[in-house]
Amino acid sequence: MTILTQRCTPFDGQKPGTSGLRKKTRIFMQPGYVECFVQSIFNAIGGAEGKTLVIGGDGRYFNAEAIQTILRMAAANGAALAIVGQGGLLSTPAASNLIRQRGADGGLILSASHNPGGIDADFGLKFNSANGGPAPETITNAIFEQTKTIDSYKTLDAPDIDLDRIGQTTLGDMRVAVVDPVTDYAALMEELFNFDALRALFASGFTMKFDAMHAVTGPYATAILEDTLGAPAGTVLNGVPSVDFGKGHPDPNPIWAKPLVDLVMSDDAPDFAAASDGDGDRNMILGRGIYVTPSDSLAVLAANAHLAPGYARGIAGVARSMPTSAACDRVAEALAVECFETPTGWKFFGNLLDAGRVTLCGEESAGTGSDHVREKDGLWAVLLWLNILAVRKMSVRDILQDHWRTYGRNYYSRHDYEAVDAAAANDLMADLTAKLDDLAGQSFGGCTVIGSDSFSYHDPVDGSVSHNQGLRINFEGGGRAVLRLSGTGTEGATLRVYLERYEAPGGDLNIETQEALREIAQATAAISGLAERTGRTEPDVMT
Ligand code: G16
Repeated sequence: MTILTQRCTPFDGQKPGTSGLRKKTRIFMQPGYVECFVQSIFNAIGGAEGKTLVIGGDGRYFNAEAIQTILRMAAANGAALAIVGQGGLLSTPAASNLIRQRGADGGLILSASHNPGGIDADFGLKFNSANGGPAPETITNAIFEQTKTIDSYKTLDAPDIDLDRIGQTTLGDMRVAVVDPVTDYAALMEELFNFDALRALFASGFTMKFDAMHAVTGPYATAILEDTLGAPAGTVLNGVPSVDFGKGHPDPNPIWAKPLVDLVMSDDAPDFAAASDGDGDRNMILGRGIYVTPSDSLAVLAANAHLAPGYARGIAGVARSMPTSAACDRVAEALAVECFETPTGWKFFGNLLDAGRVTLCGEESAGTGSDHVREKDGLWAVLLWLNILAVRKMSVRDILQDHWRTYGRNYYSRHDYEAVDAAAANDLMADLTAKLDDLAGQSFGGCTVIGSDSFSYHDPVDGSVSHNQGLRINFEGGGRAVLRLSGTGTEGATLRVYLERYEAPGGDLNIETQEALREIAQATAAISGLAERTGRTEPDVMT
């Protein structure tokens, strides 16, 4: 097989966002597009020579073709070993685990996560480092710099290899190991959780539904929940991955996983329900008649993690992204452990996890995880919830009520305005930034601003600083609004408005969420000129 050096010209806009490069699938399918980005990755990490790389994706449209391209390029760039999930499939947390367990130098994960899949939908590609986590900004910036000047890439003159058969093969001088995507991950889950207690839970008649949303978690959930823990067949819904996620939007939130939410609100509700996203790193948690916000879920998991064997010694600390509610901060305070506030993006948790400063982390965007891998992990969150339910023998609703009575409740909601005109969204943010210093003391409806700023993060481990990570407006009485533009959208701009209000224990803990946040939402709209600038009066998604 011949190594070919192909000339190429740089593509505009290959700048990794919140989580790698996400674009419309047809953009990725342009001749040379994947190649330029992948060669830029290899160049930015000092070459692929002699390296071991984990490669896999969520199975969406173009996954299979892109993996073959990447394998040929890895071989041509001198990689020693590629570890690939069977059929090209790996959930993002399973890929992170494989990188760590096999001592790989990094991995390429193909996914646009919760975004829809298909030729007219979205595709994505990101590089994870040797710690198993998304590359930090120093590397993503270096990749972007490479994409601007790339003029050639290396590939191999070789046919596709069979990724459906588990075992070892070679591509040029590179070894390729095709592995079962589930085995190592399932073994890790068994180390962390009390599988006997979970088997007993299901044997007692406990009912659950897990919506895999036609995405990559289906095989993992079926193997663990049904085949290993004895949950009845049919516990896993939509468990066969498809290239377009059954034409759905694999985002586990009350809008896109509405049938599951409707089920838990009905008379036929199971005791527990959950969903995960396209690549298996997000989760949604539901109980009979109740939706658990991701921020509350993180707080409940932090308060109860010690009930699972993997966390029996307690947690070192907890981290949350800045827009996530402060519910977990109160738990950290009670546990007397450190609590960190990072920018949006799992990559910012990596240093804290590597340094042993935190054990659990989470984000409002339906992500929770721990130091077991360096990605958020949907099924892990589900299993930790199950372990807590098995030990506490309480319903999800009662656990949540008990939590609020102990720590108070952070009413919380995120309002998304999708596919907004990008110029209008940028103007809104620029103008709001310009007036941040003057807002304090002004009242909007019943809400008085006590302070506002643009969030900068100072990484306590490596000293790096990340600016412009969201605009914060704090109101008298503990209310807060955060505005930022999504770094994962592929169409126009997505404006995210995060709303929060704290109610102390003993206060009214059962107000309908949107009602509880109405005044803050109205004040935020008035301050930002949201309706006039975006032309929208209602958000597209409320989580
Ligand atoms: C990604 C990141 C998360 C982030 C989320 C939303 O999740 O990994 O850290 O919170 O996007 O980011 P944004 O608000 O910029 O759209 P995923 O599940 O899409 O990989």
